[in-house]
Amino acid sequence: MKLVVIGLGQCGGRIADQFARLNKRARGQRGIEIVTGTFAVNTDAADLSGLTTISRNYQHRILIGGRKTGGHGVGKVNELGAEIAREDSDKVIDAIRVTKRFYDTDAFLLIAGAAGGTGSGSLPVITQHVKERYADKPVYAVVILPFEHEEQTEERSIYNAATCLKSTYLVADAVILVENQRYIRKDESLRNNLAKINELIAEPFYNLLCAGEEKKPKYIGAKLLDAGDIMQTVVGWTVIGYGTSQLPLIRLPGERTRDFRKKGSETQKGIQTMDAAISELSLNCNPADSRRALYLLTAPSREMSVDLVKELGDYLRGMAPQAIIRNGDYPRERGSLDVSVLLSELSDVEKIRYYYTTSTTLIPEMQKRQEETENKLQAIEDTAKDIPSLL
Ligand SMILES: Nc1nc2c(ncn2[C@@H]2O[C@H](COP(=O)(O)OP(=O)(O)OP(=O)(O)O)[C@@H](O)[C@H]2O)c(=O)[nH]1
Ligand SMILES: [Mg+2]
Repeated sequence: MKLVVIGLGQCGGRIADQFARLNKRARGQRGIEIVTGTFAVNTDAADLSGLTTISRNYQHRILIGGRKTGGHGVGKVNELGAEIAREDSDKVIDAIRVTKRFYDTDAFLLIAGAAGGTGSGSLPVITQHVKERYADKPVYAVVILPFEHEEQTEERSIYNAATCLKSTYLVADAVILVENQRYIRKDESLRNNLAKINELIAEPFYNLLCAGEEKKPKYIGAKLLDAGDIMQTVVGWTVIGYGTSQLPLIRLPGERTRDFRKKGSETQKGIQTMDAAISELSLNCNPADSRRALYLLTAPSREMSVDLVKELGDYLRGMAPQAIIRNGDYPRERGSLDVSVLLSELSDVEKIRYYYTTSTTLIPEMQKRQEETENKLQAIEDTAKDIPSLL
């Protein structure tokens, strides 16, 4: 599957930059392309210059709202991010139009952090414009949910997340949810290592995008997972997960099938890896709430059997009994067995309900505080009414 990737705001831009690196890797390691164009859109000129891989020109690093913000961002006010995106959406659409080999693109992937101003505000607006302009291609939004400490110390984070999620869900074909906090659960030092988190966020997409682009027969599985399977699966609220297990590099010929205990241990390994993918989902959710799901097994061809693929399917079916499940096998890696999982069309997501209910109670409080501030300012002005002005 080939994507046009557009990162909005600092968080979105950096993750889009990571997708540009993923594409380089696909080209270098596998001789295929998974991204036809990568763009970063921001109100902040410094953030754009900090990227490393996206082409260094104004058509790929797109500065919006230049006059309004002086190139310094919108300081978490996502209404302003949305307004600027409405005014400058043409810049983004014009840039997409010049993408080489645009005709090869299967879908758009737009990425932003939900808690900031630029990305959070512009994501729904740019999604809507891209959808209107390219009605025949799906537009998927990746929304990065803030760290717990941001939610606790800054109410605006929750409010921004709620408004961004609600509006994006209305216009995107699917919203892929990624929670920053998930990546520091096991390793607190990652909090200060956003580059590493961005790698972990993009990684699960790698095999999923590559599998359908392979041309050589030896890399094409018994069941090829292509762009069509992904587009049929990815709808509404979606999460993504990825698990990997090491395998011995050298194995004696015929070893796999001769020993039935060995075969049992392979299935075991496959199931463990799928378990890892499910427990490492990009957002905590209940798999039983998904109505469409997909899994891809990537392993050396000698490690894959129809049985293993089927066992994994049965296992996922047990967890997501109401989902239509699609699958594929991808004979690629040496020395590892990887499972990628997409759970989609989720009927309930606790975290989203949390953002919606919390910000609904926050709104009257924020309005009250705003009024109080205005009243106080008015009171100061009133006391100054007898003082002559110099203007
Ligand atoms: N995973 C990840 N999250 C990030 C990164 N940078 C920022 N974030 C998260 O995204 C949220 C939004 O921040 P930014 O992307 O910096 O905000 P922005 O869209 O540039 O908006 P303004 O700076 O307010 O104009 C933050 O609260 C963080 O939770 C990053 O590189 N990776
Ligand atoms: Mg910024």
